[in-house]
Amino acid sequence: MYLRSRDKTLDLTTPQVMGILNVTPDSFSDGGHFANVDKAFKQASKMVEQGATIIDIGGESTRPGAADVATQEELDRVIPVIEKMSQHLDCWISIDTSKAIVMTEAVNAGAHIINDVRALQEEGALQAAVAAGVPVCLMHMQGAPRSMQTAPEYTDLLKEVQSFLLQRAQVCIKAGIKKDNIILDLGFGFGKQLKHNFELLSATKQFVTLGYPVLTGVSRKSMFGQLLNRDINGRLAGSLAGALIAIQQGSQIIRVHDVAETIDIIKVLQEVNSFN
Ligand code: 9MG
Repeated sequence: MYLRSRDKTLDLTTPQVMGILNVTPDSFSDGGHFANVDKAFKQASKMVEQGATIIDIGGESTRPGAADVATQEELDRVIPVIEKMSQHLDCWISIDTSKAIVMTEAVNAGAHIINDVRALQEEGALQAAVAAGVPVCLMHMQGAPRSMQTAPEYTDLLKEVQSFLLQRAQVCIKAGIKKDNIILDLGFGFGKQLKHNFELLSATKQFVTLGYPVLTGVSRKSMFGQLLNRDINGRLAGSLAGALIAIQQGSQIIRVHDVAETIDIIKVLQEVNSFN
């Protein structure tokens, strides 16, 4: 399985690491505009050196309860960083946004993937993604970031997540996005209780068999905080275990904060698999 965008091809027969680059005020906000672009660029360069093949850049927090960000503010945060990355770094750039204008501008600035936690359901998003002609990541979420963790309930979790993703994929295909350019994501932590997150993780293989690349994002998420009673700084072991489980079940792209450690577990797994 391959992803293709612009002049790039990404071989998904080996797991690919997507490094997370948040350019929200809580991540880079102390040194003024240019200093912040520079810091974000350095962070991206470090993740690429550590082995990330994709950098996912986001200017709007999607954490539970996070406030909305105005379009111009989001553009001001992400576009200068994307421009600098596309000039100086050899990696795939993914834009984490749900806004049509940000998608268009980000791809014009050099982004290769659109990562949308709202699965291209916002106004104009689907049309913007079709026009951009790059791969898209469609994520499942119950509710919206502001309220999604209030009381998420499912009658049949796996069936509901799967039918949502397949239905969104069909909408995208009908609108003109190639099947090969559609990535599915189970949406860990997005409108899910602890038990839902772990049931989904255990069922990763079922989603992989649908024939689309599967992206897994469990890095530092509250599912490990709750299970292991750890704050955000104590979730590395849980996140690596989650990544390993997803990879062993066939997930091709792993979205993480801790790139070097994730690359290590992939190397261990590849060494073991070389004997089979
Ligand atoms: C932006 N963002 C935060 N968590 C995410 C996840 O799990 N998947 C994707 N695709 N994006 C995410």
